[in-house]
Amino acid sequence: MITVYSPEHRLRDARTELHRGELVKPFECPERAQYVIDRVRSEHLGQVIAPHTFGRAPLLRVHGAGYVEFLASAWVEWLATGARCEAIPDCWPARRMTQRVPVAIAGKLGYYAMACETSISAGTWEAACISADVALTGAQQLSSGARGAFALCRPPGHHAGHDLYGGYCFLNNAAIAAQYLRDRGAVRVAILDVDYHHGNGTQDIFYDRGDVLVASLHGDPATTFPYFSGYADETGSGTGAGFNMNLPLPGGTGFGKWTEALQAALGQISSFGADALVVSLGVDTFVGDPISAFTLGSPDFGTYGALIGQLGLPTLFVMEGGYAVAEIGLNVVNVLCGFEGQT
Ligand code: OKP
Ligand code: ZN
Repeated sequence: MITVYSPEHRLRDARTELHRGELVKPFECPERAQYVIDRVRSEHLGQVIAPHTFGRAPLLRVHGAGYVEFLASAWVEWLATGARCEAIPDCWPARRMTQRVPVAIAGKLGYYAMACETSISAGTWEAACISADVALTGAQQLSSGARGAFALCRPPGHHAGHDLYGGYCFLNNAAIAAQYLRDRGAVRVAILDVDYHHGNGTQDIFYDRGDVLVASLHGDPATTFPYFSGYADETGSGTGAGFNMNLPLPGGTGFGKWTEALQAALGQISSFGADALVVSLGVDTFVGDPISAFTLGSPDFGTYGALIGQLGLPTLFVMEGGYAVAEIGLNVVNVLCGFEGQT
């Protein structure tokens, strides 16, 4: 399987994450992608290629123009206020307040943020664009007939909504890739999100659409980030009714119960009649993950990779979360090898 990778993911190297009331070194760090690419190479998964540049048009197919302009200029506008640290919002358009985009950058941060652990730093926008290019280059591989491809995206994307950033995400790489596949002729595309956290951004982008099925397995939002999205009764609206599937699971969930939920999602994807599959591949379901609460072991990742492979669909894997840095490469490459074992 081809891996798409750019060392320029390192442009995203924030110094701060708000965690339990403290500003700490971010869990979503450059070492993550380094461990994954090292393992891809040591296991000889296949060729590693650089991304092509796609520009803004494919971003604007799923994100708002005002939002994209905000991301592109946020760091410069933030510095112009005299700020000396990274950009963090401190005021939100909460219930019964005005939903209007402010002029000042401090207000715009609150308007566009869905969470505030994710600081905007120098290079963040550039890295986010390259990450989207990585996903798009992977999608291009499927369009030219590949059975599988791996987009080693960083920063991740599944929490980024139509006009929302947060949860370490800025541009929704999986959604951008799925839309690209639609625009290149796939009639129906399924997105399977196996990250520990609910992919609220992906759900948001496709919630009222019947051409992209979104299925997600994740920690119960009653107890788990992002808290305000991911319940089982969120099933889609309008022409999208019935095309969003959430499978929230309690803390402590192990591979047995997790696999039952995966089989339910795979069954739905199968009957949907997808032409292509995009997998939001987060490996923070691993037992050793520092911010998550499922208990999958490293061999389990290979097992479920094989189950995904049994769908027989052209499949793009898009890197999302996973914060047990020393094991992230092992767990990711286990999924990809499991998938390939079934071809
Ligand atoms: C991103 B992905 C800890 C706050 C945790 C953010 C979690 C983002 C996970 N300081 N909130 O889905 O792996
Ligand atoms: Zn996650």
